[in-house]
Amino acid sequence: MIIKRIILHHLRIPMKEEFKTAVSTEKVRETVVVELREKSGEIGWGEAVADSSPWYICETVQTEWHIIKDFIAPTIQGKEISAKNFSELVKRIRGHRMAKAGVEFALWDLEGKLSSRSLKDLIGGGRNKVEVGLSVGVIGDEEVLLKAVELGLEKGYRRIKLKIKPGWEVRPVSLVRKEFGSIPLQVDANASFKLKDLEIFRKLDKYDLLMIEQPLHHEDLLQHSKLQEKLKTPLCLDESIRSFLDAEAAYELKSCRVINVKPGRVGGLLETLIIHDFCLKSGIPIWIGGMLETGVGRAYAIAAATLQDVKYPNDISPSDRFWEEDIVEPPWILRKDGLIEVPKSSGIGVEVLENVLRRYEVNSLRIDLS
Ligand code: OSB
Ligand code: MG
Repeated sequence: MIIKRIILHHLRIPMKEEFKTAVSTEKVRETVVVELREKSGEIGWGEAVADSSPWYICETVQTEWHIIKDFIAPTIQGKEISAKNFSELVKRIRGHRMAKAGVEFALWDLEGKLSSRSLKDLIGGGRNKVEVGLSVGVIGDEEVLLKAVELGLEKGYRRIKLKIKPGWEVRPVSLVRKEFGSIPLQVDANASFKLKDLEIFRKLDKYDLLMIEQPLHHEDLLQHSKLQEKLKTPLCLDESIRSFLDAEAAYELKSCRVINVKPGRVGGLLETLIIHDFCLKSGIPIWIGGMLETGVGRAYAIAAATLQDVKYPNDISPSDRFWEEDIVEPPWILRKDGLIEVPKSSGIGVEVLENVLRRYEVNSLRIDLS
C-alpha cells in the first residue's frame, strides 16, 4: 500500500457519565481519529487513544498530533507499507506507542478493506463473540457504587472491575462481595499504591478477586514481583506493559500472572500479536483493556479479544455506555448475555459516521504525502 494522505481529526466528545480513576476524572473525552487515504482511493480508520492529559500514560492528544505530523508522516511518505512492516519503518521513533498505533490501526483497516477480510481474520482470531466486563470508576459513595454494580450485572456484564485508590479499596470490595456474593470481581489501582501498603493488599487478598490490576508504579516490574510473591491473588499489569520486552521481563521476574493488553498502549495490533503469542506459550492469560475509545478504537480491541490467549472478560464497553451517539454505525451493542458480536465484514466492520465525527471535531489536519 502507498498512503497518499493522512487526515487527523481531534475530537472532543462529552461523556454520558463521568469516569473517575485513582489519577483522573473524565467528563469529556478527547481523542485523535486517524484517516488514511490509500492510492487506490480506499480509506482506513484508526484511533490514537491517548487523552488530553498525561495522567494515565505520558502521551496526550497533542503529542500524538505532533509525532504523527512531524515524524510518522514523513517517514512513511512514498514507501510501500503494510500493517506488518509499519512498526519496523517507524522504529527510529522511540516510544509514542499510542501515536504509532493510531496509524497502524488504520493500515489494518485498509488491508482488510482491500482484501475483503475482517480484522479478526487478518490477525487470526477465533471467537465470533467477545466477553465484556464493566469497569466501575472510583465512586466514593457506597449506595451509588452498589447501584452501579447492580445495574451492570443486570445489563449482562460478565465481571465487575472496581477502580480503587488509597482510602477506597477494602471497603468497596467488601460491600460488593457482601451484596452480590461470588460474582467475578477484580480491582484496578492505576498505580496509586506503594509496596509499603502491603497490609491493604493482604486484606484484599481475602476476597477471592480474579486479579489486582496495576497496584504499584506505572513503570515498575521489580516491586510488583515482590508484592506478587506475598499474595495469592494474581497481579495483572496494565500501565507497566508497554511492549513485548516488558511482558517478557514481567514473566521472568514473576511480576504478574495476568496481563491487560491494550493494543493502543503497546503500539498497535502487531505488537499485541507478539505479546499474545509469547503469553500463550508462557502460560500467562491475557485480556483486552479499554481506554474509553470511540467506536473506531473499540473495533481493534474487539478484534484483539478474539485471540486464543484471552481468558478473561475485556474492558470493551458498548457504545451507549459513554456516548450519546457513537461515531460508528452500527454502534457496538452489549447483548443480554454480556457478549459483543465480532463483525464479519471487511476491515473494522463498522462505518464511520462522518457527520457525527464533524460535530465533535475541534481541529483537523490534512497531510498530503504525494
Ligand atoms: O486503567 O484500565 C484502565 C480507562 C481509561 C484509562 C485507563 C483505564 C480505563 C479503564 C477502561 O478502566 C474503561 C473502558 O474503556 O471501558
Ligand atoms: Mg487499568
